[in-house]
Amino acid sequence: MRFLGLDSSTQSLTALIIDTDTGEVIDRSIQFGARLPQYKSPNGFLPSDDPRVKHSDPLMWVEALDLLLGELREAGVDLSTIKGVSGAGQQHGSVYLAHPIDEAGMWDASLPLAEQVRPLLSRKTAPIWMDASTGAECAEITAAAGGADKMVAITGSIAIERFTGPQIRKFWKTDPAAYERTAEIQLVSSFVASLLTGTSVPIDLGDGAGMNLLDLAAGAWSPLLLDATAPGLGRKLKAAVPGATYAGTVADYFVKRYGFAPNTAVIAFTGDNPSSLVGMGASQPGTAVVSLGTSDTMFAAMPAPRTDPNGYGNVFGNPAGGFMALCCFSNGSLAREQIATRFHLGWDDFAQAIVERTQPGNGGNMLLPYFVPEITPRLPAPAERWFGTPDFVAGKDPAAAARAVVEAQALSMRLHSAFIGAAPSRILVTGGASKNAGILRVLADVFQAEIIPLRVGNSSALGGALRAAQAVEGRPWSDLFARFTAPDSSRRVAPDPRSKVTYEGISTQLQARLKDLLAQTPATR
Ligand code: ADP
Ligand code: XUL
Repeated sequence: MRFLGLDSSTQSLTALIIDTDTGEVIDRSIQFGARLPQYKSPNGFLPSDDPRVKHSDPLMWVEALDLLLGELREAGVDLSTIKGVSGAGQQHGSVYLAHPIDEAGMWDASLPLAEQVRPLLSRKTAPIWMDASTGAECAEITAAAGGADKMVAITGSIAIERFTGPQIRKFWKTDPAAYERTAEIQLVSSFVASLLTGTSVPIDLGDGAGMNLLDLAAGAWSPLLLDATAPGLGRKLKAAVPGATYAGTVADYFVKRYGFAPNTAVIAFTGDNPSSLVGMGASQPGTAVVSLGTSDTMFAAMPAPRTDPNGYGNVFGNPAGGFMALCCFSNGSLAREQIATRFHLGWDDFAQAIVERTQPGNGGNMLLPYFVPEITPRLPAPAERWFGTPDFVAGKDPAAAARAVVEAQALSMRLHSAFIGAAPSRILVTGGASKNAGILRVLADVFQAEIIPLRVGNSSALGGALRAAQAVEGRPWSDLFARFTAPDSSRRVAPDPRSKVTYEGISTQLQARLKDLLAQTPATR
């Protein structure tokens, strides 16, 4: 049987189709910046004068869905053979609707969907995970909830700028009339699922855990936090549901326009990271995953929620049951791109600079690469600091700059993910930058772990297809993982034991420099 997984991520929408009988995989993506330039979002979000504010136009995601399904059909993919659909969205981003979606029979299949969804929105833009502008709201929610420890005990995370609750509170404070007009608030994941079914689909527990609103132990919205966040919020959220929940069938619009079968099942969508956990075959505790997308994340399944004493890490729901821990770094691919662009390096040159032209430790050169506000560690404003040789500091050493950005990222990842558990000896990697041999080399040496790339490029979309297959066909996870998540052994990277001592020393140095940087950074709350 064939299943479709969708991933509505920061910079692109991906469709991935699996055939559970033949093992065949087809995938296709739409890059928002290149393909939908009318939304003026080259990296998936709108320009803003305040670097802390990051919003996207939700209609861009709707239009991308039309474009992608149209391309699949034109490429000869018979969508009537798809038995089930599930998927994922970038986490935390929120969409505000004046009416719940109940248009299944009303959307006109001869017209673009975006035009028909436009009147449903009560807020033109959607704050996304990169937004860091809600420091005041985090402090207010924390105080009303009874303190940071209480927040962690209920939700698995302290109140965090990018999480949906603080974003909702800011909307209520800045535009109370529009908040009042909002009948329903969706995450990106549940919004895309709602488009597909033409009905409002509930938020799943995995992604719902990234809102600062979910009581993890109860698996339900916390009345205390709903009240602490904004008035009447409980009425604007449907009850959260487990990951494998059947959400309905594909709306008439998609049946008529793209040839889906009318009874195609839609399974609740989840966050891109929880979905990746499944798509990497890592939903059992014991395997760490690094995802190198727009953000870099490091995550792992956990038998019971374990929280970060420093308050940077988060706990989300594991779609296969239980929980997962995650650390998110906003200066991921965008920071690497910043260096690549500034020094005129293509990705091949970037990899070569690391593997062939520089050594572990980078000759003492170090960069703190915070080109956008950082989530881990929390930096409310961009900051870049260059330490080392005069050429490096003057921006005249492209090879050292390439290694410096990646070494700092990998060392910070190791430092800040330590709370998740024992140091991993194997790390699975995914995301756009996992193609880069230079980045994999540094990760292997810094973590002193074997780095194993996944064969399929988009583990979030694959996770969606696998979750649909598991829910509809009832196949055991182990069968699905054996067939679809086998790693790409030819690209494994083994650590060089000689670099261990070097990185121990540099790690201490980085820690000290981060401490200085944080001390210079004005507190936001
Ligand atoms: P997201 O899912 O967040 O939209 P992706 O996982 O698709 O992101 O990754 C996109 C990023 O991957 C791009 O921003 C780009 O910087 C990076 N990327 C793509 N190819 C390479 C490469 N060969 N080396 C390093 N980075 C790459
Ligand atoms: C995770 C996070 C990002 C987004 C976008 O907490 O904010 O990883 O999910 O990928």
